[in-house]
Amino acid sequence: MLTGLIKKSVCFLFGFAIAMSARAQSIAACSEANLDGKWNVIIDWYGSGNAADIASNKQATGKDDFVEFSFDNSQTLAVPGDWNYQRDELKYYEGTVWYQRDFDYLPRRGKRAYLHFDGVSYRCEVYLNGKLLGGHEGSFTPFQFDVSGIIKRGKNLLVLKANNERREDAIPARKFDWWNYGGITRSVNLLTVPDEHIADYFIQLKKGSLTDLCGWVQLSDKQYRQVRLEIPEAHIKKVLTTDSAGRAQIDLPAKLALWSPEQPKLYAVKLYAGNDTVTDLIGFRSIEVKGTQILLNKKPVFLRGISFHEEMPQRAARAYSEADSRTLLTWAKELGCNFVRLAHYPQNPQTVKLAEQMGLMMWEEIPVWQGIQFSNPQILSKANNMLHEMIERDKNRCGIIIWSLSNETAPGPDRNATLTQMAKDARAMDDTRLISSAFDHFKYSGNQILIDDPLSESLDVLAANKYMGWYAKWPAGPGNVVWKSTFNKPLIISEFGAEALYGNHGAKDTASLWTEEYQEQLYKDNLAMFKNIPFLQGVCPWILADFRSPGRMQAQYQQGWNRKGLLSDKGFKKKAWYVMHSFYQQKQQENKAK
Ligand code: GCB
Repeated sequence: MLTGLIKKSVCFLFGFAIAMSARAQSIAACSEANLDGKWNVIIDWYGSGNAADIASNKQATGKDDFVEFSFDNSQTLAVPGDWNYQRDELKYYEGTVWYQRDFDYLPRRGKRAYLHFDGVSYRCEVYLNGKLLGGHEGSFTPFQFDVSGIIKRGKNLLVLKANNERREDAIPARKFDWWNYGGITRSVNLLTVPDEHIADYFIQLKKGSLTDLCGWVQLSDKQYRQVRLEIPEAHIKKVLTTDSAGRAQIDLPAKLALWSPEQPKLYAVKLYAGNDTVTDLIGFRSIEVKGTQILLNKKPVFLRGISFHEEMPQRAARAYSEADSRTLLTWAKELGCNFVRLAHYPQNPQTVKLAEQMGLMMWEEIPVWQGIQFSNPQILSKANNMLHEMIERDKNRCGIIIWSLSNETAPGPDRNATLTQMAKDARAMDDTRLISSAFDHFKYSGNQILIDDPLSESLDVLAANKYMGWYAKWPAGPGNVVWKSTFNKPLIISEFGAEALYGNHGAKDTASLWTEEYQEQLYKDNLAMFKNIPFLQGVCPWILADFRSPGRMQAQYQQGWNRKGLLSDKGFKKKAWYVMHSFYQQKQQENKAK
């Protein structure tokens, strides 16, 4: 009966961090109704819409009455989907759109109902039958509302106010290098569960073990009860007992085929408690760091990675369907990857599930991207909320091996304190995975590049975004650059690359010409440098495909696109693709030989 793990979130109202409801139990629930499809919309160009009227879809009541908005006969937008792609006039729109739809509901005794949103960009308020349910801030993580007391028999009126204005105190902040897609970009579902239900669960291999399961099952009601855990294919059947907080701990031996990129084995895991049943597909693997090595299932692994945005370049739109996820992930596999960096935010849940099924390890991060107001006390709670929502959503996805806290944030007391605290919080929620953060501040000395970011102490894996030959000049010939680290930890080059316009050929030594040859040479040079980094355990070029970014203003070559893709905006392979592809083939052979 399961559709996945759902978590009720701390919700924010427009910019100020008011928890509309305490962090509640998550629910593993059935979708009663999928609310995707055409929604009516009002585009609120000047932000002048009156919430009370719009949320109740107010109608004129007498001959001398009128209302100056209407969802009846209004325009429509498809959900899921960004508004920028669907209407020419909304291509660059940053403001408010009111969404509306009706749905029918038949109440049943002993059932609770939740409205669940996979992602709304960037902030929203949600109203059911004219009543404010709450708000949420952050485009890329799910949230939901318990609507059991508000939902009616028969027709229900659902209104959502979405706003995607960029602000200094948002995450990401006012400037970022991707398109500011707005709207209900991911699915919406009405979920139902028994009154007393399985609220949440976490089942993975214990840190460092190949044979011991760890985790817990949380019930909605806080009393001593029994929960049955079954993994039929592994002959596991275990009755667990919850404590006075409604939680049962899992700690048991198991003989399991381990998940790996070569054999991405997933097991049907079943939980039964009272009238509730949950089934999930879960894989089991161990991921650890030993000195400067990364160990997958106790064996050293080199991460052959690629980054991508949640965007379909050919459509110039947010990726939103399973077919979109499959296209992006199939490209990654074709390149020879065993690892993807989901840049720069938690991507669609179906991307994560599919990547796991396809044997791709994942780096998942929250959009703490440059320019964040770390001195603002609300930032820690907003970022932490996103971190919690990400980990809550994906903690059972074994394909995820790294939680990343941030990308390119400048060291300083506020930033260090915030991210150090977040690293602690992430570990407290999930100690089975590795923690990282992508750096771009390094010290140079002669031909040396030194990693000394103080945050490194709190991380398991160091990650460097280093654009040698593009934003950074070579301090020496590529083969003579020496990387030093003051930490005995593995390093991933989490970004490197250069821009090139597909089909634009010419000099390989002039960056300003945007040639494929320049990009190709830069890749060769960077690979030459990588050979001399003894603690390097993975690379992740920036980026799989060209992506839209209004800040890219070079009229001839960029035209609003970041051209660092190994693939063009139409999905055609640039020359650098082949350099990376053969590097990954060679790495794969080396890994096999070990
Ligand atoms: C970076 C950022 C990434 C940008 C990229 C670029 O360092 O992490 O978001 O898109 O550089 O192309 O400049």
